[in-house]
Amino acid sequence: MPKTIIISNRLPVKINKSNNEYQLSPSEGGLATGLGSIYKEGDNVWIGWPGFEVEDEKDQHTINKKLHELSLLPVYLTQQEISEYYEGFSNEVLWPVFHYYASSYASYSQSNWDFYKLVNEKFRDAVLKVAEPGDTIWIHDYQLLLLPALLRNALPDVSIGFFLHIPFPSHEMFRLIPWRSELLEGMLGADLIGFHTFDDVRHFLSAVTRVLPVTSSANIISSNDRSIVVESFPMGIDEHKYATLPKQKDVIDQIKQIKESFKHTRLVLSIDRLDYSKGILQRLEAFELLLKLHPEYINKIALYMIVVPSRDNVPQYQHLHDEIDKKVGSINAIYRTMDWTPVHYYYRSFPIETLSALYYSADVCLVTPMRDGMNLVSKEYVASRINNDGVLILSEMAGASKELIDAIIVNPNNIGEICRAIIQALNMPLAEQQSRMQQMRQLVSKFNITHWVKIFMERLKEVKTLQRSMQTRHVSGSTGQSIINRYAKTKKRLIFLDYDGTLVAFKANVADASPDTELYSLLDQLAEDPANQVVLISGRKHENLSNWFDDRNIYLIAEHGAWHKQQNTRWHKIQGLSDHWKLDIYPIMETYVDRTPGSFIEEKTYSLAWHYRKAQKGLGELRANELMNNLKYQANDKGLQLLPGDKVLEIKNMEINKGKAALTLTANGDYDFIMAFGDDYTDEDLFKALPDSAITIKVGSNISAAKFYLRNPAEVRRFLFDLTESTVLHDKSI
Ligand code: GDG
Repeated sequence: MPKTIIISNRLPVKINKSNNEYQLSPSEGGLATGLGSIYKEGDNVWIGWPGFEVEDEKDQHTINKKLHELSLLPVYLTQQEISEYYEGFSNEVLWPVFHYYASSYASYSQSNWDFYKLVNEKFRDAVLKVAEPGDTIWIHDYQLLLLPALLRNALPDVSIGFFLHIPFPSHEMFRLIPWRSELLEGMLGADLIGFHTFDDVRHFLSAVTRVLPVTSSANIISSNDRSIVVESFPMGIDEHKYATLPKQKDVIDQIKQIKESFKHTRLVLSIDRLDYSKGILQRLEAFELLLKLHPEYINKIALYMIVVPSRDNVPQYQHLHDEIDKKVGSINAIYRTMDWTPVHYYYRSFPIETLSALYYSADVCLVTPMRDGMNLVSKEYVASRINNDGVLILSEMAGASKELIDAIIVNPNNIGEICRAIIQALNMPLAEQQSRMQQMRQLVSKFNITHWVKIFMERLKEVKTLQRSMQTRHVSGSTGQSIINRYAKTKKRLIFLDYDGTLVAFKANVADASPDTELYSLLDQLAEDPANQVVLISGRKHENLSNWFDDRNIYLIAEHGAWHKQQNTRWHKIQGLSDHWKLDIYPIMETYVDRTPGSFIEEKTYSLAWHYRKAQKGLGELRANELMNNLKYQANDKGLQLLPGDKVLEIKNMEINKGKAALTLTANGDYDFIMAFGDDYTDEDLFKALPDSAITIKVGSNISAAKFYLRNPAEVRRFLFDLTESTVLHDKSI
């Protein structure tokens, strides 16, 4: 029975030792709740580090047994592994760089990286002890970026999902990491890669296509012949829990206490883990500015600030802790009155019931991180507002701001703006509070943690199905053999071959893609079989094809069908077409050449192609889109067609297309075997025009009307060789 394996750095459990006895209590985190319905079922399991060092084997044995009852499986780490893989590489390279703090906090140490690799391998070994082909694996977060590929190598067919809980930074940040390629290759071991926001998706796609030799089409990456889907899945919370807690007796009691203590004071709440990314100091500065500029709020407003201790053995965190202490001390010292304290600051954690009472009681929740993958505190505040009142102030740098658009959105670096937002929140009419809060509550309720888990898992299944359907359409194994058998038995064959991207791979310089000796000998072998009519059907100029193939026994079709010629005859041009339109279009294209270094125009008889293979990455695509919009209406009026290709945008007379050109050949002969190979947009016309019995083969992995797929020109060549060989064998066996 296939199972699901969840893997994260930490197991969702708290372990305490008292009187030499280990006590385990499941953690209340949202992730654990959301995934609870999965990992506790059947043979499913959650693998991770228990959270502290356990040296003694007997102790490990005891803990293993207790964890097993909760469907948990531990990976034990030594003190050095914890300090180098976790505190070192994860928290001193990945965390700061991914939160845009590379220059102030990142430190790159080779030894930390070595341990990061080693511990990822340790996780792999733990997974391999339980994983089997057919299982589904879901890996979480930045501590395990290498694990997807490590598992993929060991279990090629297994389903692997990966989710990053922190932001994925812009390529400009990410490229600073010395081990950037290895990290991306690690992630690409997954079938589905999830992020909180679309911005993270964009950044990842841009980094991966710049750093690695992979291609992407929309949000699908093709790497090592696998299609990997990248998508945003904004994480939700256990909304039901936060909406029902305020109705619980012990929470109601705490709410009463808070109301009593802050009878005449409006409450502004702030909750974070201690971290420089959370903007805690800037928040305090904004609050201080408010008291300074608006003394009318003295005695009337209090900031209730909880900072949960975290990573406090790291010097930078200790320093931040000291700075916060100082800032709170100074605000309180300056503004405190006999019966009022401006900042109520707690450096510790509280039970969830206390958090709920605070969420329920606070007039304003102030969430202003400098960067945050999502930020669940903002969603928990919304879910707790069961009367639909209260105001959320939210940083635009938190992933949550993309969903909670009815919050007051602020730039966390703008202290003045935060200060004004607090005043706006305190003075917001109840009706406005309610209309904003209602919208946000609906969203938080619908996109809850169960929904998040469900859509991620469903998408992972779909991706696997997509990959499998691609596999069955791939020309190999029995599919390849049955085509070969048909080929060998037939007597009159028509074989269409596109050139660039099909028989030869793309080169930076268009002229460099000339045929090599292997290709010539392959084409000769095919052509020398009297049963075969080989047709080279290309978008290239006829002069170009002449130079390469004139003395070969090949039928040539150039410029997508504008020209054609049989061996030993002249070129024939398609009749009745005009190229007057070039007078208008050429100057427009020229302005794009002037503005885009590296691009150029190729002029053909009935087409103009704007090439941007050598233009700066990204700029070429941007300009091609612009040019496409620019030419769209003129093209319609003039009866022209725009063809976006691989780093090229071509415009040509509508009447010319590879499909029409092919039909003139199929109509003139009683072929018992028709086959066509092509890789781009223009070849789709060919695939669609051919009769149903034709064998159509798409090169690459883009969606196509073709029946079958081959991955690249090398595979096309191998397959064509196999075809020629088959007739030799067939003839011998007769
Ligand atoms: C990472 C990403 C992303 C806080 N104080 C107490 C307490 N908490 C709970 C909150 C909330 C959680 O901790 C904090 O979650 P965040 O999302 O705010 O932040 P990170 O821990 O940095 O999480 C983040 C998240 O992963 C999920 O993908 O949103 O961007 O950085 O649930 O309620 N819980 C208890 N006592 C406290 O004192 N019991």
